[in-house]
Amino acid sequence: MITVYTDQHKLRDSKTELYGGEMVPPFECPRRAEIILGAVKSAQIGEIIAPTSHGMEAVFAVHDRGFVEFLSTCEAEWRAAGFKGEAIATCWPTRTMTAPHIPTHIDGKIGYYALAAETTISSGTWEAVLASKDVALTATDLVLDGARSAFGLCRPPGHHAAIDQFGGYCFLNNAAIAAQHARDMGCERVAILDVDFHHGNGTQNIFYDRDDVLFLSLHGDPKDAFPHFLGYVEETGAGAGEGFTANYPMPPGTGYAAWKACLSDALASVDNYKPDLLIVSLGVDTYENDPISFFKLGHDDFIDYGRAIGALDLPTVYMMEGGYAVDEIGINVTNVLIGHSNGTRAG
Ligand code: 7XA
Ligand code: ZN
Repeated sequence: MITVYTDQHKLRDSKTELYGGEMVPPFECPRRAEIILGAVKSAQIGEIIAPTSHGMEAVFAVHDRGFVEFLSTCEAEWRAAGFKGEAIATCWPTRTMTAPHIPTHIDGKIGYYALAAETTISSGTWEAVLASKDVALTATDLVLDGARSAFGLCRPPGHHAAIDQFGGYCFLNNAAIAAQHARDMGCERVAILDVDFHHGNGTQNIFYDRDDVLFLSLHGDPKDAFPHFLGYVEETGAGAGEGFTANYPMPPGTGYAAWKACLSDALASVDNYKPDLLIVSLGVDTYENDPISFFKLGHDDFIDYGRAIGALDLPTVYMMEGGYAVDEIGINVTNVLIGHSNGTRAG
């Protein structure tokens, strides 16, 4: 399986995350991708190639233009306002403040476009974000051009990024951009399977009323886990999209047997949908020692579920999302990719 990777991810190197009332070094850090890259090399997963530069067409097809413009200028506007730290939202259009205006001042504008406060925007973030979506699009092109599978080592991740909101360490939605690109390149149906510990609220938001992209997410119950306000079982799509979103929230302490039962159900739906392309939002924060999550998957479980996904025998692109047990992120990711190859008929 070919991996798409670029050093450009290192430009996303913020120094602060708001966590438990403190400013801490971010869990989502450059070392994550370095460890994954090292594991891909030592496990000999396959060739590693650089992304090619894609335009903004697929980005604008799923994201709001004002939002994209905001992301590209936020850091400069923050500095121009005289702020010394990294750009961070502290004020939102909440239930009781719904005036239909996007503030001009960056302090208000960032609140309008943020869905949470943990994620700062630092110098270099936008450049890394653009490179990450190019990684996703290049990996997708490989499969559209005939490869059976590819791995986009995206960083920063994307699945929390909604039509016009960033947060949860995500800015542009790599999986959604790739799915839209695949549709525009002639795929009739695309399925997105999100196995990250956190609900893929952004991906759900983008495709909620569509029947040409099936979205399934396995995640920590939002009553107990970020993003808290989406990802409940009754969310099944709207309008033409009714029945094309499926959520599998699971409680604290969920182990592999229960998780795999949900996966099997989701895979049956994917199989039934007969997509031309499967995109897997691959987060390994389901791992038992992940510092910010509460599932109990072990190393071998990642091989097992990779095999189950591979057994669908669909053209498949894996997009890197979360996972914060950094020393073990490499083995968990490569175990999924190895399992996938073992599961396919070709092996
Ligand atoms: O998949 N998403 C993540 O891994 C990031 C979740 C951010 C949680 C922040 C909670 N304080
Ligand atoms: Zn996650």
